Amino acid sequence: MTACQPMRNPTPDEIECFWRNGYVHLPKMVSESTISRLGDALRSVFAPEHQSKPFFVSDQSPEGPSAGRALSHFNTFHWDNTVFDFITTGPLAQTAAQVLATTHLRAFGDHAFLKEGPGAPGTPFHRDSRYFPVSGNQMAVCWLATGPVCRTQAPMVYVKGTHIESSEDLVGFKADAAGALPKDARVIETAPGDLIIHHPRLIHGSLPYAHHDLSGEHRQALSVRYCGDDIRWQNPMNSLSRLGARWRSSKSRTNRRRRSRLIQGLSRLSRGRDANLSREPLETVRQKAFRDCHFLMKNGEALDARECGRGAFPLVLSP
Ligand SMILES: O=C(O)CCC(=O)C(=O)O
Repeated sequence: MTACQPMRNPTPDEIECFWRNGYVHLPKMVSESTISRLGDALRSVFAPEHQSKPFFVSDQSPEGPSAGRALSHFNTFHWDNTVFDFITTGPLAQTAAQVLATTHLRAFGDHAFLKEGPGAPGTPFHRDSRYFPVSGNQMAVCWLATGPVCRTQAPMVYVKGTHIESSEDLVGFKADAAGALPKDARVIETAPGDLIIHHPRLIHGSLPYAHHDLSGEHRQALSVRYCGDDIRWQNPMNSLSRLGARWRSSKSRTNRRRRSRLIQGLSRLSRGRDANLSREPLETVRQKAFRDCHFLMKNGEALDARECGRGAFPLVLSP
């Protein structure tokens, strides 16, 4: 995918709306040809041969396997070059940087979603920030679908203002296509080319896919995460990061070597749990850099403080 610009700039009102409500719907941002190439890329990402990759998830409808599935793939830009190009040279970065008012912008990751309806479950309400090992405010989650998304095609739902609240009451809520939604929840229907940007602390999810047409259309979308100037590494302590902290502070060379071998072994082990290593033996440079961040980066560091951070979170825009 070659470098391309968005179709327009976000207006000051739209930017203000992002910070006030925690999300903004930006109609007509991405060209038809770019959307069509992204559609092809996502069809390839969800092809059966890629379903053994790490972080692939398939959720069945409660009514059984024939009643639709919700599939998702986390960080496909680690291994799919078309998605990588879309994120790093495509039209979203400029819009995200304008909304965040940041001078530097780094790609943080992506999450691809496929609702194979009818009957495919919606995405339960959650805050993305709970899963991101970073802190700060200048982060944008850009969501776009490759086809039209009306009320019955698993549209996104955002709960206005929850990016500045701490209550977790709505986290885990599963919206049902016909049922009532919580107060302040807004369903956003989109046309191809529309973009929605939300703040990582905003509570959001999607409705189930309940569309009964015979065209075989599914709802396919990509969520792209960008980080601005004030974002810092902030990983809750786990056994790997504790070991990494000891490795960094160790003075003895033997201890450092021993711990380094242990860390490599542990991370191979943890990777083996997510991925079928016999079918998926190779790790890409970006996957390795992302894994290294989890034991080399110190909390409070900027994302470019170490080589692994620069590899895992590529710089997309700078002055
Ligand atoms: O597409 C969906 O159903 C969920 C998307 C989402 O949760 C996100 O973009 O963070």
